[in-house]
Amino acid sequence: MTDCIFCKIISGDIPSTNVYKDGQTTAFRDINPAAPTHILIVPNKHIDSVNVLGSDDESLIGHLFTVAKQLAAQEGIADGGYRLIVNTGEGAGQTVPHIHLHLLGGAPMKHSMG
Ligand code: DGP
Repeated sequence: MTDCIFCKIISGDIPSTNVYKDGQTTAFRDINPAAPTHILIVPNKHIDSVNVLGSDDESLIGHLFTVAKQLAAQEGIADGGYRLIVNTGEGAGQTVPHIHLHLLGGAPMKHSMG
C-alpha cells in the first residue's frame, strides 16, 4: 500500500533499524520505545489489522510469533520475560494500520491491561 508507513519501511523507502528480515516478515526497533527492547514484527504483506485477517493468513501470523521467539532470545530477554502486544483499532491504540506485533522486554512490567 503506497501511503502505509510500515510498507515504506519494509521496502526501504523510510529508514529503520532492522533487526530481522525474511521473505514473509520484517522486524525493526520502535521509533518511540516503551521498554529497553521494543521491536515491531511486521508481515511484509499489507494487512490493516486483526479485523481483516483471512484464514490464508494463519501461517503468516504464526510465523510472526516464531520470529518474536527468536528475537527475544537474541535480545537476551527470553528468560526474564517479555510481552507481545497486537493493538487492534483506534480504541486499543493502534496508530499504524498495518498489523504488527510489539515485542517488549528488558525491564520489569506491571500487570496492566489498560
Ligand atoms: P500501534 O500504536 O500499536 O499502532 O504501534 C505503532 C508503533 O509504530 C508505535 O509504537 C510507534 C511506531 N512507529 C510509528 N512510526 C514509526 C516509524 O516511522 N519508524 C519506526 N521505527 N517506528 C514507528
